[in-house]
Amino acid sequence: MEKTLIIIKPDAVKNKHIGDIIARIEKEGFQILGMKYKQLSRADAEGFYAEHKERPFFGSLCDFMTSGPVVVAALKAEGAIAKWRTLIGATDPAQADEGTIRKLYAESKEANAVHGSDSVESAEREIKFHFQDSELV
Ligand code: 3AN
Repeated sequence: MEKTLIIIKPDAVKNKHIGDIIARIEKEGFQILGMKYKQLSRADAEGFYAEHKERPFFGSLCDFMTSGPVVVAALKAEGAIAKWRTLIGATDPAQADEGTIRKLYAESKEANAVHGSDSVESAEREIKFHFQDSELV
């Protein structure tokens, strides 16, 4: 069993897709280990996306991620990381496959509805970033 950290981003929250995305999480058989609705601070966004610090879109990405509340969740499933990334589709919703979460709900490459960890190491770091052990079932 593998764990992953997912975020329902400010665009999807603003567009009232929290329920749709959580329904999909349940339907696809993920176990929810922890879930929070929160407003990220600037420091949260910069820390979370530290690996993208040198990218030209870093400032704009942090602006976007702090533009409204998000839902963060730790999920568990067989091959959870790849399973979630297949379900969400490509970073750019224009390139995302039909039926994927980004194709259905994302606005743009930046406002792309959801996040998903990209490796076991990232998942571990990202889950620790948002949850204390006592907050995970
Ligand atoms: P993914 O979320 O698909 O793993 P990453 O890790 O390459 O994509 O990028 C992290 C986040 O940065 C994306 N979810 C997206 O919000 C933003 N992003 C990535 N590429 C761009 C870009 N070219 N322009 C604006 N924002 C971007």
